[in-house]
Amino acid sequence: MPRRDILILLVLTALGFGTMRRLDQTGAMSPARAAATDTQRDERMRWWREARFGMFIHWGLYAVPAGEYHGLRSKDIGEWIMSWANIPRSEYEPFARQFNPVKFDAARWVRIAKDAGMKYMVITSKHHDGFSMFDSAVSDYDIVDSTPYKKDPMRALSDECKKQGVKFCFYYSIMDWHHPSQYVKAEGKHETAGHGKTQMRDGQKDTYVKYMKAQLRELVTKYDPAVLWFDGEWVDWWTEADGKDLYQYVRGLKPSILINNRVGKGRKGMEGLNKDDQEYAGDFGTPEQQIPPTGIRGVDWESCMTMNETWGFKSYDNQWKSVETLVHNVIDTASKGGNYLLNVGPTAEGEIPPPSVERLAGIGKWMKVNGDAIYGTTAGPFKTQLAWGRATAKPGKLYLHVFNWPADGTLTVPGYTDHVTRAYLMANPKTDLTMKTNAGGLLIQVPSSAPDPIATVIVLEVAR
Ligand code: FHN
Repeated sequence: MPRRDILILLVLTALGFGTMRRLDQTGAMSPARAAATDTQRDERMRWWREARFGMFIHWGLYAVPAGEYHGLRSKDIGEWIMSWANIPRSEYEPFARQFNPVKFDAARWVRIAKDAGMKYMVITSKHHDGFSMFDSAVSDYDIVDSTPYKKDPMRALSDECKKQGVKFCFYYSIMDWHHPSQYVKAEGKHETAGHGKTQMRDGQKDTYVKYMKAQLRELVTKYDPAVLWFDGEWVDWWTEADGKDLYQYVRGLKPSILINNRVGKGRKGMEGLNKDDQEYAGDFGTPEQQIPPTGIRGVDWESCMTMNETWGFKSYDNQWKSVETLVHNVIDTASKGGNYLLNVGPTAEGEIPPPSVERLAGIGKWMKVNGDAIYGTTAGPFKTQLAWGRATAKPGKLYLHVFNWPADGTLTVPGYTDHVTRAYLMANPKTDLTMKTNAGGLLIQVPSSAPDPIATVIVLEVAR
């Protein structure tokens, strides 16, 4: 093999190109290198797999109109107002002059996330509207140059996350309704408004990719994010080869960074997991507004979800999910071996809406008692859905999350035959619960009423 190929191979492996086929003479991956690369990958993914629960933040100029434009409202998501209200760039840009988040308090935001039990936060550095919520040297359409605020909230958040031990991460949109390289060609739509898909002007793609890379270098080198969460990759002018190239570029900037599968063309729509016709770039799958029906062995995935029906702030969207639903989603996701990324949409004044803060506090109350039954766990061993709840596992421990408490005081764990040495309530580890087995499985005597109406965790210590 000529020297240059060996060099490329070493670079690719050193950069641990997720899911990419790695070369040797026969084109197959040598077992040694596969193992080395998988170990690197496991090392990279470790904190993320243990974290299980994070905060998504959609914050940008779209918080100014807050879902209303010239009296026009919509059921559609707030951050897409430039599209559903057909707002041309020249009419959208002035929102920057009204964006002045004087109530923004980075310490408070990170505290709210941390107290909810969230281990990382992913914030929109640039959404589809193309506005940079960070201080970018390659664009004046950013928070420092175009708003009366003139400060960089991403700096403050990155520093505060470090201080409070929460992983700081960025969302970045590939589709860009503001960049001159792109335009809209659609019936009844202004050429510079937002839209589901943009077109790329002839000969402009390289310019735009260079622009993105310049911004990504700023984001990675100035703010040290742990994850790059790409989006907007569905445009026709973006290819899997582009995705692999961008994946390589970002990993070259920070070898330990994690990159979602929306860097390339792998995901199957909102289901979010990769198609299996080839190897696609990306370290984890991204189901959206849904939790997969069953766990997916050996696949890293993260479900992202809104707390109401919009990602970006809308003043009139009060379709808030209950604390019970949200806690059940955290448990359901972990019980299937995935992460849960729960969204907030702050206002243009810089505040997380009170209904979100209340619900996060409610989740935090549950996580404070039961967090160990979520963090660092893997999917439960049950092939079929448990009627009364979910299960998560750790070596030597099984956590039963009971949503529907048995009226007769006996909880049946169907078909469970592992040797259980102890059973007790997570909230009362000193008191053993009596148990016995029969053909139906394991039967546990539990208190007459559920200690926690949202979800009560019973811990089984299992002989190994
Ligand atoms: O269009 C975006 C949407 O605004 C939001 O950012 C979600 C979050 O995952 N992603 C896209 C829709 O798939």
